[in-house]
Amino acid sequence: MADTTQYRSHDELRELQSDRLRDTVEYAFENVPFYRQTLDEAGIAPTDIDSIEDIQSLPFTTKADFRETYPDGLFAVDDDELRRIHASSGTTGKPKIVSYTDGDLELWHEVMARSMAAAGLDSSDTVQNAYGYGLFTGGLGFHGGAEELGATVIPAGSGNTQRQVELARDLESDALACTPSYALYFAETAAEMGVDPRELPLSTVLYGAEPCTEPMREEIEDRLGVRGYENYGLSELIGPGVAVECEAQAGMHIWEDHFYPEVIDPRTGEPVPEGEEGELVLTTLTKEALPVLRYRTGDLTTLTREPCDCGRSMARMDSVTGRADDLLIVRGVNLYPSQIEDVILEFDAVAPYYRIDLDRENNLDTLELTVELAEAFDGDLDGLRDKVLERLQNALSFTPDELELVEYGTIERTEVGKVTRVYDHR
Ligand code: DLL
Repeated sequence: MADTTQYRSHDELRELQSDRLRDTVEYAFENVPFYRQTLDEAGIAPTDIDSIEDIQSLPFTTKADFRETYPDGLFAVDDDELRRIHASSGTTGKPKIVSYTDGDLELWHEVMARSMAAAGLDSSDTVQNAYGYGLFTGGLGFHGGAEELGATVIPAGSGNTQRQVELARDLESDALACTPSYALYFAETAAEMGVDPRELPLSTVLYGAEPCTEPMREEIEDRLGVRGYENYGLSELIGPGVAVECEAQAGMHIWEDHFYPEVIDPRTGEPVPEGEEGELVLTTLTKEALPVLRYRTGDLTTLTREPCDCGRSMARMDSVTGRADDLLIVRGVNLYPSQIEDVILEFDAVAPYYRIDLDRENNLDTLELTVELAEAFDGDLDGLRDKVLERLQNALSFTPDELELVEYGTIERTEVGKVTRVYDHR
């Protein structure tokens, strides 16, 4: 059945969003004491909200608000209506507990099915789902979406990679759903098993849950002989299914009939002009168990409403450059790990594995960059080091205190969960 929502005109979409925002604000005000209080404090009554433009008058919701209302202070329904709980494990502090009604699960499956269809999948495809099942939203999110699409799903979960390679080969999986770091790990494991990853039946990788630069996508596509489509989402909003790339691979369409996006300057909270980078702020427009108003995701990106080749009218977001709290400030230079990744992966002599170690010596921050050499490398190591350093200096005005080029296979691989690339020892 054709889904026309994604192709609505700008005006039609605005109207739908305005209706849904009015309902959501009223619903949150009536059912969540936290929102009643923050709206009261901001001097806003639900009846003040007329159109989607009025969203800017609403107060933000933050990660701290989830923490302070742990576990269920932001829930809008009684236990009776809850059907599912997930949690996102923060690196520090309490996890954020998120919940779903029947209606929320239906919505989730719908936006995930839509996401997979946008990446070119249909009911004839077999999706091998290598996101972790459990409290993490990746596994069950992709699972529900694949079933809704009518595809065949292999609930492989994370880890067990040799087995996964065999499954992909023997069951002829068309698509692999996993983190970008796992896609590379999968390709490496296949090669070690004597299976050419490019000869596997896979044609699509649905990657997400952690940052991935364009050169990293190219590595994945090249090593596995696939096309890679990026997925973005977060537990607080629903899980995966907030935004996805279409076949044009030109930014991720945000399903903004359900999740309204804004981009703000993280320092001032003011909206930035379209096309400028800032912090993504999202508002749920149809959620029941956990409506969220103007959630500060911490993720940095840019938005565009320029028409896309695919014809979908929904706004697109760029890959996330980093989180506002990932910013590295090294001797006065501000940079994100993704910028370093972008530069080092320009070199064919380098493999897509690196780590950044931060330390402090004599009250000064130091940064050590460790980069793996490509498997086939047998060239001039000092010459390569000089070239990488020069390129980092030119592109980012930055030179690491130490640049270590290590043999292929030295840096620890991530088989389960999200990859860690920055180690802060300060
Ligand atoms: O990671 C949901 C998800 C699962 C998305 C599978 C895509 C695929 P959380 O564990 O709550 O949910 O983590 C959310 O992960 O705020 C971002 O910082 C990061 N993140 C998610 N997708 C991307 C992406 C899932 N495509 C947090 N690029 C978000 C960069 C991403 N970061």
